[in-house]
Formats: sequence, structure tokens, C-alpha cells
Amino acid sequence: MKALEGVRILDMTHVQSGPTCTQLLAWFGADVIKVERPGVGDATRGQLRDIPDVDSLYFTMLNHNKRSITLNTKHETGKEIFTRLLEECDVIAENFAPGALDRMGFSWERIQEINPRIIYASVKGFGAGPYEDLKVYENVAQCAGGAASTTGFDDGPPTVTGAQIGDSGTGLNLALGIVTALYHREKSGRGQRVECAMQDGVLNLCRVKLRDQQRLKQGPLTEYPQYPQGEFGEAVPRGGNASGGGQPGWIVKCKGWETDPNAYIYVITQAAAFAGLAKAIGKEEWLDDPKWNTPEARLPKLEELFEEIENWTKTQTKFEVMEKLNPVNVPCGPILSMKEIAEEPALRETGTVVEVDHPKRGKYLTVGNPVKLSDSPSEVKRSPLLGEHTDEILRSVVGFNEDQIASAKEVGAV
Ligand code: CAO
Repeated sequence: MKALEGVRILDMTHVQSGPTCTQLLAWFGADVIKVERPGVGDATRGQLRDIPDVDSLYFTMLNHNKRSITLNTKHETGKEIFTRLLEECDVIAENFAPGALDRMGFSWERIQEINPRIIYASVKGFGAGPYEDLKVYENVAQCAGGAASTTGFDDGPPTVTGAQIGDSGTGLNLALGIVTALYHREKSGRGQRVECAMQDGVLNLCRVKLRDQQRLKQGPLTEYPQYPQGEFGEAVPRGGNASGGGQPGWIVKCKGWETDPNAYIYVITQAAAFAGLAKAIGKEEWLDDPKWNTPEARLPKLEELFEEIENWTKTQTKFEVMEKLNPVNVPCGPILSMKEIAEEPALRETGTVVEVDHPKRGKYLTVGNPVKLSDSPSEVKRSPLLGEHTDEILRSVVGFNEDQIASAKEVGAV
């Protein structure tokens, strides 16, 4: 049995943050009913299209295992259908611009009147405060949440990361909020409001940087590349490739770096494994040298240390480096390209990278459920076509007969 079997989600989400959440819940077995504007649908169906008139990979990769109903929630009959759906669902999830659902006539108060057990879950760009009314996309959240100011190199501009920490990151928070509220409802019998702000989600992932902001008062941040030569200002600087933890780390070149932009590896020089690392790179003499043989002695010389490591890593491929450093417990990570990840057999075997068949697109790759449950494995099913399940949902969830379905279509409500 699927873990969330029997849970029905009214999915008013679009773009990325909300769909990430509801896709996850669908993988866990919830019945996710995606509501889309008739004739238009989720804007991402048409964004970054690689094949004319076919749902984009952007859409297909964020909306697996869902059913799609088209519904104009601003139309009178559409509102009636929407009200019926609210009565029949356990959760409504949305990530419209602030106030959009209220403008449709469905405030939290009204939704509670319709169904006191429903959980109303939202993603917004910002929480209450000066920016609460803003429309927000991924990179706005990365900038406002502290990620951009702390990412990149000291001599460069603030930098956003390719990982969608604002959108997909906040979607994960929302999913946790929904499951928590469902658990709470078991005891209270009531639904509740779940709100996740993207700025908060990014800041939560930048927790270590707020830690460093406070450490800055006590002096320079010795694990940052600015130490010991560079200047520290009033705010946490960009950390380059320094490790966020207490163990110094850096990205170093490997064989082939001149032509392959991903011939690099991340090496962490944790104290416990330093002897193994020194021996592996041919610097055994460091172990008896007080200039090198303690973490404190090495700290002001991290640049030189990683230069020496790089002199060694440049002579072999990133995978050869891994083969030599892993047995001596030196944590290291090859810089894997998306091509390498797509082709990695182990990721296919675990279902983390999945090939899906789509009636219009054909076969494509997607990322499967990153959360593995032993009793409820996820099966990745293709995303729905726009309105593919409209009739079926009107019939089996809303309770309409064929005449009512025809009439809803005629007046343009679905
Ligand atoms: N029937 C009728 N109307 C519908 C509808 C439906 N089924 N679905 C949506 N609409 C309407 C909305 O009610 C809204 O109308 P109003 O402007 O009259 O309230 C309108 O469509 C547009 O919705 P929107 O403002 O949310 O969409 P947008 O493209 O202008 O903005 C976004 C997109 C993402 C910036 C905004 O939704 C937002 O800030 N969301 C919250 C933060 C978020 O999740 N951002 C992440 C996006 S992923 O990068």
C-alpha cells in the first residue's frame, strides 16, 4: 500500500515550488488533482519547449503521477465545482501570487466553512512584512534569503546556485508541513493553514552563514579563503569553494581539466585523515613537520596546501583520485556533469534517475523520488495532458452526471 493512499490533494500549484511538493505527495500515493485554467494550463507547459506543441520537460518533470482537470475558478459554475472539490479533498495546495485565492472568493475563512478538515498549504515569496505582496521567482528568493551574497568568489559579484533551493527547496518544506498537519488532524479533527515563504526556506538552508555572521564578531573566519591575507568586512563574505563546516575543503583540478570543464574533484582535509592524504600525495614529510602536522598550523596555509594536493590530482582522473583517497578515508567528491549523472547506472537502479514514456514526447529522463520508503516504493508515472482527467474527476469526485458535465463545458467553466 502507498503511504499516502486515501489522501486527496486539490493541487492549485504552478511553475516549480508548489508542483515539487504535490509531485512528492503523489509519489507517496496521494491522489493529486491538478486544477488548471481551461485552454492555458500551468504556464510551464509551454516554457522552454524543446518540441513544438508538446508539454515541456519543465512541466513533465514536475508533475508526474497527477491528474489534470481544467477549471475556470472565476466562472460561476467553476466556483461551484471548486467548492465541491474543496469538500472532497484533504488538502488544498497553492502558490499563486499573494491574495489570488481570496480574489477568487476563497479566503481561508470561507475554505474552513466549506470543509473544516481541509489543510490549506501555500508557498509565497515572503512571509508577513514589507515584501509580503511581491511576486517571487527562484533567484529573487536566493538573493533575499542570503544565498547569493555568500556564494561565489571574493572578487566576483553575488552568485546564484543552479540548485533550485528557493523553489524545490520550499516545495519540500511545504510537503513536510502538509504531512505534519495531516498527522495533527488525526488528533484534532481539524485542518490548519500551512505557509512556507521562499525567503525563509533559503535562509534555513543558509543557516551556517548566519552562524558565521555571528562568529565574525570574534574575529576573522579562519576557514574562509579570505583568511589570512584578505579583508573581512561587516557581513559574511563569499566563501568560494570553502567547506561550510569545520573541515577545510576545496575544488582542485584533475587530469584533463584543460579541456573538460568538469575534470575537478572536491577534497576535504579532515584532521583524522590527514596522514593518509599526505602519504597519498607524496608529502609524507609533512607528518613530522610542525609547520604542517596540526590543523592549526595548516589553517593559514590552506591555499598552499590545496596547491600541493592539486599538483597530485592533476596527474590523474577524478575517478582515479577517488579510488586512492577513499580507502584512506579522505572525503572527496568528483564534479559530476549532468551527462555523467544521466548515464550513471547506479542512479537508474535506485530509481533516482528514471526513464518515463509520454504519449506525445516519447521517452525522457526525470529525477524520481529522492525519498525511499521500504514498504511504499514510488512508481513514477507520466505527467497528465491538459485536462486529461476533467470528465473522470467531474464524474467520480464532484459527482456530476453526463448532462452536468456537458453543460459545464458549454458555459466554459471547464
Ligand atoms: N481559473 C481562473 N483563474 C486562474 C486559475 C484558474 N484555474 N488559475 C490561476 N488563475 C488566475 C489567478 O487567480 C490570478 O488572477 P488574479 O491576478 O486576478 O488574482 C492569475 O491567474 C495569475 O496568477 P499568478 O499571479 O499567481 O501568476 P503570475 O504568472 O502572474 O505569477 C508567480 C507567477 C510565480 C510569480 C506568482 O504566482 C507567485 O509569486 N507565487 C508565489 C511564489 C512562488 O511560488 N514562486 C515560485 C514560482 S517558481 O519559480
